[in-house]
Amino acid sequence: TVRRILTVAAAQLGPVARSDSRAHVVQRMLDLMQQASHHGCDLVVFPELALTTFFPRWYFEHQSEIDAFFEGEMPGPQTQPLFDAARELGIGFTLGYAELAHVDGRVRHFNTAITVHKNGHIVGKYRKIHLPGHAEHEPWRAFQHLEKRYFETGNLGFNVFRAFGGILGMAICNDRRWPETYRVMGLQGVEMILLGYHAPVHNPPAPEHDALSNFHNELVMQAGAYQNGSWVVGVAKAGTEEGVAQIGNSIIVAPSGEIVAACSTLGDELAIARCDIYETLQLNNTTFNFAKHREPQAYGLIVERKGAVPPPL
Ligand code: CDT
Repeated sequence: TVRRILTVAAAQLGPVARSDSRAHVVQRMLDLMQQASHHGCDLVVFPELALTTFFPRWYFEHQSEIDAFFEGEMPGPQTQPLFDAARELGIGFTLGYAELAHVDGRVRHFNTAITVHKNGHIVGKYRKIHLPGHAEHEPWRAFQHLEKRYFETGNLGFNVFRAFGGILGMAICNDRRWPETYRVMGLQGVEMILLGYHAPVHNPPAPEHDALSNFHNELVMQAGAYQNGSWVVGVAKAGTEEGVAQIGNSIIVAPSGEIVAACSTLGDELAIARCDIYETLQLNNTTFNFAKHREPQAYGLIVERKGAVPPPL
């Protein structure tokens, strides 16, 4: 039995006010990296859009107001200390941020996550694919969720990468509710999925689910982990931010689907687990041996029939 232990910290962040500077937030993150380093962690996972308040809750008329929440370079002057700390402490990190990219002379906006290795180099990048919410101002809502207005759909797919002795992948918030997210990476042999989120307790169009927020959060990540034999590290930006309550419930889920570490507050907090990457193989060689037991040629028939009236039995 070859054990491959990756000690990982879900680095939950409490609320970030609109008036908080990047420097202030980065200092909180550096404190968490320092603590994680004392506990022997290899990797610290921060939430979605970690560097600022969750700005899609407001409708802004001017693009310059929106762009103020975006990073034009990574690392930039404000985020360089995180990269320096990675090198000095010998600890990697995953960071979610709003990315302003210049591609072929065009300015593009993405909700992005990167993973940085212990040497301070970026080893993985992901741009959020499932953007929730709406594109137009909807004043009837208590608060907006304008991700569909402020971001473009990610264009990097769900790619996996080798780092920290395993096959890693990333996803962001609403992605976690979709089985495709885990499956697309599962089919590429993913062993650990790093997933930051930012989930208001109240969803104005579906308030009947408010009381189920934590249940759904755990349900999707536990199912995604088990059905694909992968570790999942889910990390919240939690607590009441600018008057909007957000779930915490940051968890580390084993390939068995069991929660092995969890945050218990709604503030800055680490949940740490020693993750044995070998456990993914145990499941992937037995119950979820895809090569042996999946039947994609049979699913094809069902996909072709989608939308059509099924033939009589
Ligand atoms: N940030 C993010 O993706 N949040 C969504 C809220 C959905 S309700 C508009 C989530 O899936 O948690």
